[in-house]
Amino acid sequence: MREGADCSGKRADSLEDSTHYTMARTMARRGNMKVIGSGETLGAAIEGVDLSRRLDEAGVDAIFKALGEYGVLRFPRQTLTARQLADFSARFGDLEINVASAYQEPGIPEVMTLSNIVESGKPIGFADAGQSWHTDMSYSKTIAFANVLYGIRIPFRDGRALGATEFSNMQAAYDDLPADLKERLAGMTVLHGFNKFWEMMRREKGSKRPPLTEVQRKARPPVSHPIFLTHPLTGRQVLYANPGYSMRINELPEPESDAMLAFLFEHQLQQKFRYTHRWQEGDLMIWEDIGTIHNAVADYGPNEHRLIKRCQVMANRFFPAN
Ligand SMILES: O=C(O)CCC(=O)C(=O)O
Ligand SMILES: [Fe+2]
Repeated sequence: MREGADCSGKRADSLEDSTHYTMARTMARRGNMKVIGSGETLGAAIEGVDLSRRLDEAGVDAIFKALGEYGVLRFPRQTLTARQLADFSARFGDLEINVASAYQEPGIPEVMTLSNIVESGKPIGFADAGQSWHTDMSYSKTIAFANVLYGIRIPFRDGRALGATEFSNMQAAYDDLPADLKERLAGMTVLHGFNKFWEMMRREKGSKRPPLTEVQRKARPPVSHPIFLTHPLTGRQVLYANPGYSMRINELPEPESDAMLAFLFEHQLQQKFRYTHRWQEGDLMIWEDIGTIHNAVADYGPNEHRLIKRCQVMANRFFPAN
């Protein structure tokens, strides 16, 4: 392994890897932290840091830097309270408090529970969150910067972890677009809507979530963002569209917009941009939401229990609400 990352998300030039947007396998020391790149298009593990303790500024900087380089970070073998999870997450930006949502940690509403566990007939968490490709909060004026998820119980079957989180690299997806398309779409905007994902889950995935009420829908009207964003950590261009929430390219007539979005959704999910995180109990995951999209894999049953605590870091320090 080499010191330092190279060509994050760029096409590897070696013959054997010419169709994949992979990085070299890397290992770098940043203070006490050892950053071990996955050798795939996204992903690194960070060893040597106890996240239950307050990080110094250099530690926070090192994590921002690694997020820019690898997009998706795993800190194995952590033991955190909900308070410690919120305190760590808050080092990266303002935390979202999801006013409408249930399953918040008592006294710490920034921490939400994702789980299929039912206790005394009551679900303890949001059971089917994120089970289709999306990026968080693209439907919001203030978009998301990062997600912080702490894996407490992970389902296993025959020794294999279930309930993976999959990612796709939107810096690489932008780079790989044909030049004329980049030019044509530059300056256009995409309309994103919360209800699109919600209704798809009810219609296509058998979700038991009730339809949003009129009041809930009015509280989250669709919003527009540029189709390409400049990534705040890397300065590179990003394809900022996702199958979960993106509804319309505002500057195109509807049939053309539908066809273009269908093309972009297929383009952005190509295997060469993909990375899968297979959970271990005690993993703290942080991923940045601007240059990646993600999908929670629903391959476990109701008696195969998954329990995750989660914080959402907003991107208002980089992109004020537009
Ligand atoms: O549970 C997961 O693996 C991810 C869920 C998700 O989409 C999220 O937390 O934003
Ligand atoms: Fe999500």
